[in-house]
Amino acid sequence: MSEEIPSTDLITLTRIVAHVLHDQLRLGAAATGDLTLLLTAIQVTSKFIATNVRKARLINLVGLAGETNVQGEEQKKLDVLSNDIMVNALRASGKTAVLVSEELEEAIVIEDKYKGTYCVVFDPLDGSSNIDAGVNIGTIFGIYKVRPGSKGTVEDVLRPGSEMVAAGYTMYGSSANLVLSTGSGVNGYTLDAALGEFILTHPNIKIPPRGKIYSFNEGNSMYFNPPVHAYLKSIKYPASGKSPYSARYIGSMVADVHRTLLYGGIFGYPDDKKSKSGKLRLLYEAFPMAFLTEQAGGIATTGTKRILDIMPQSIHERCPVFLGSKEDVQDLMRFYSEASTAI
Ligand code: P6P
Repeated sequence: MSEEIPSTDLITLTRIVAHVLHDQLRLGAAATGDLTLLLTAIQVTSKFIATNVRKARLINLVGLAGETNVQGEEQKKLDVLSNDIMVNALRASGKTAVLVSEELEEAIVIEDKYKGTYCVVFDPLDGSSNIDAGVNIGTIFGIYKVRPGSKGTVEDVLRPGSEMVAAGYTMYGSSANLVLSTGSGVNGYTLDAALGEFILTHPNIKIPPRGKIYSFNEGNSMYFNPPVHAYLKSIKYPASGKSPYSARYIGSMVADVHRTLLYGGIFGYPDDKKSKSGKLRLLYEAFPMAFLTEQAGGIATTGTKRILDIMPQSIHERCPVFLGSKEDVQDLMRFYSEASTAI
């Protein structure tokens, strides 16, 4: 078998991000390069977290940190480390004004000395309950530019997700995969640890218009509302001649969404009788994943409303999430529409 010939035209995230600046300048935008430098800082945090996730077992980073976070969840050592890495790197970049982390009760308003013009909302290590089992986990982030004339307050992140300028996630597993959109499509990168660079491996990700996979935690079925029950029944017991969908549920949003973007189908974490607003966080889970899903040609909805149109009232509020292939999510939405007209 011929020896693999290394590419001589490596396209790295650093290079693509620099092109974002070049394109902005070419289009005459008042580009300062700040977003480029911010994305570079985020890239560095992903490399650092990836390294620590990979060696977590070896340096005893798994297990509980003995503290609980604002959500009342037991914090894992990697949670604490990942949050600290991101807060410090984003502050040091000098490009941020406000930070919101799943791990911190209050938003951080950056001091004037380091203050920039972007706000980053993030879950530093989503899916952390899976850390000890070695299941894929990830960092999720969304970026707003401060409103014109604002010096950076919490109000700058209490805005619909449609006002984000960029969103992405990094999934830590057998390799580190960073998926990013700055509003002109979605690119996927894989970390070459030897080079220390994220290499473009999934250019212009487009979610298939319909898939064959559904991803729900059916352990909550007894709490599901009627439209969800009706939808699931329609794909598990399809009309004659059609094959039922396959069930895939990892319990780590980054991994479930990553598979959905690449293979198609539908991911759902609905509101139900137990969780009236669902479980997932609007600002730093639902918004970034909805941004990416729409940029990849899919749909992201609460069942009745486009997620990116929601106006947040608080930084840790939750919302129902259904996202994925256009036709699959439209099927789901029809059951909500029929339920509302049936009343
Ligand atoms: P459940 C992880 O804790 C998380 O926030 C998401 O990553 C994931 O999609 C969801 O919760 C899993 O929740 O209730 O199915 O364990």
